Amino acid sequence: MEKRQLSDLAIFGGSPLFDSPRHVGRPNIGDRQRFMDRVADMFDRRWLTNNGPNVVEFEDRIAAITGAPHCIAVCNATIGLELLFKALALSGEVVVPSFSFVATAHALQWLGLTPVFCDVDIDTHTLDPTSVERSITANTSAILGVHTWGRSCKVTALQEIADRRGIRLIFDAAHAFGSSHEGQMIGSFGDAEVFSFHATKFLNSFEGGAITTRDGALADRLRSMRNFGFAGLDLVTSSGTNAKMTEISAAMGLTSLESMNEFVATNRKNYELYKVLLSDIPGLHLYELPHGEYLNFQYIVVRVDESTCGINRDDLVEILLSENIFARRYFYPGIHEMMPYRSDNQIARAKLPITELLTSQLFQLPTGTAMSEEDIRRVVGLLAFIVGNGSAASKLHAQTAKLAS
Ligand code: T4K
Repeated sequence: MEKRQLSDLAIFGGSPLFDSPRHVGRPNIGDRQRFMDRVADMFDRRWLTNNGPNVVEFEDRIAAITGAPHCIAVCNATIGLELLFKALALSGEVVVPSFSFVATAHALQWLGLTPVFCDVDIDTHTLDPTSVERSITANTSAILGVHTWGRSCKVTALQEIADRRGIRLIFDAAHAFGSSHEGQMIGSFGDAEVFSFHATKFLNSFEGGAITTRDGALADRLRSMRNFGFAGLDLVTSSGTNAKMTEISAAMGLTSLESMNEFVATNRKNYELYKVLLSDIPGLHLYELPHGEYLNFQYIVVRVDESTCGINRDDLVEILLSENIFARRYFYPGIHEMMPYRSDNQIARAKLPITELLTSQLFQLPTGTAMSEEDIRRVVGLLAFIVGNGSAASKLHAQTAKLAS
């Protein structure tokens, strides 16, 4: 239903704009027949997991795309991060942004490491090297950067700090497959990088991830530790876990790779359309991506300036939800506000002003192959209507919420 007055909004009793949800993170599905053929071959071979031919081919393809000499596919990025911390024998503290998905810190905490949260840069939303420098202590064993929204960290500055302080530099590249830093594909920076191929990523293997590195000895350790520490048929040479990617996941990954250019082109087209349409709405600012880099455009990130819009991010997102637009608040709250990390809350907050700002103002809109141009025009049309009536919508929302409670 198109909106003419505030009472037309679903939250105030009108019908939702969409009759089915429009999600952030709706999976892109490639050529179904190619996937089915791969599954049939897999059944014929009766080889379902443990370094099967699909996994080996998937690893080769990722290594070729990223330019990293070694790729180790894993069951998901969270386990991939844990495996990497173990293989690097990290200890004590690891400097990490609070502005990330909780998995980044959980992977550290799960292994008994202490995440030390530092702030991000206002423009890139990635680690601020000055804050990193301040967070390093005698107990720090590594810096863990996150290439947020598929945009690279300030890799050179971080590498310089890591080298000077004699610590490791690794990257959570969960968002960044297919992106580059100064023209070089993400995947071979630092000691190693970890990608995610979760269903919600623009390129998916249902669940899945991959660790890429230039370090051959590290790659050998990771391969063995991924498979319980086996180094031969009956030979276990280290501790290990089960982090293996299955053949059916790799079949999906391979099929997705065949459509990767198409997915990126669709994301880019959607981003450009959102950019043009949102530029007419005062107070809503689309996250600016850098020029001259490869990017996957998989997140549409918008910042709400309440003083201009007259409505805050949370009320806006609630109104969108009721219209069947499942906008997300990545990342909210900051990890330093979540359990089990929030004990030193006051101290953490004071250290993280940009994180505090971003976690209260950002939201993400649906994109990917499941969104049509018409869908995007309707989403932005609705945003223009809400912001155009921002303070009135906000007041009415507060009254309605009060009545309901
Ligand atoms: N580091 C960073 C920086 C990350 O962002 C992530 C994951 C990781 C590490 C860890 O990677 P993995 O271990 O997952 O490989 C989602 C994803 O689950 C998570 O992978 C992702 N980042 C994070 C940013 O977003 P949720 O809790 O919002 O996911 P979920 O399952 O609720 O899905 C989000 C939306 O997507 C839903 O509202 C509906 C839609 N959806 C989801 C699935 C699974 C579909 O339409 N179809 C589907 O099959 O965390």
